[in-house]
Amino acid sequence: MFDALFQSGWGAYAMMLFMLIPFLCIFFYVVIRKSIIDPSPSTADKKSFKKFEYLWMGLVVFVFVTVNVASIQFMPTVITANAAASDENIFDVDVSAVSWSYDISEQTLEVGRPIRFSAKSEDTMHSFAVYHPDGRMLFTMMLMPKMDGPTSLIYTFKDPGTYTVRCLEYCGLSHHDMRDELTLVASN
Ligand SMILES: [Cu+2]
Repeated sequence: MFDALFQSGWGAYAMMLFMLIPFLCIFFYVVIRKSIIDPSPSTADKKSFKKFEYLWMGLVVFVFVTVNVASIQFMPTVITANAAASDENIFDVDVSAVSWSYDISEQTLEVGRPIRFSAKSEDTMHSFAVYHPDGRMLFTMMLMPKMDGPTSLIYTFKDPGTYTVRCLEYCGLSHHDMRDELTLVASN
């Protein structure tokens, strides 16, 4: 339903307005109140604000910690560490990036099996970003040249289909053409 909005960019604009308007309303309310309606200095009890400040800081810390703790298991590095520690059968894929293409040791992969992508760059800064067929980015790895070993990440695909690989680090003239594909098939 909202596809047209978000494909044209109007959705992002509407979202920005939606988030800014409440702040603008409060801002102008305070400015008008304190400069036109009642410009005299505040007589409010400062102590009562202290309590509210502590409460507010407590809430901010609580939300920050909760969001981080709840989302940590979805971080690619944590998923990789957990997969490496388990005794699941990991399938290894070697990736080599060079301006402006990839050399991927195996491009037809199985759904449901952890895959360890070990990637390196042969010349300059590149990245290895994998996109779901529906357009969502699943993960990206930054590939720096002249590293001792490859950068590794373990990922388990859930859906069969054609996944797109893209470079997300600007690497020169044909950076936009630096893409490849992975085909995910259902496991036997
Ligand atoms: Cu690039």
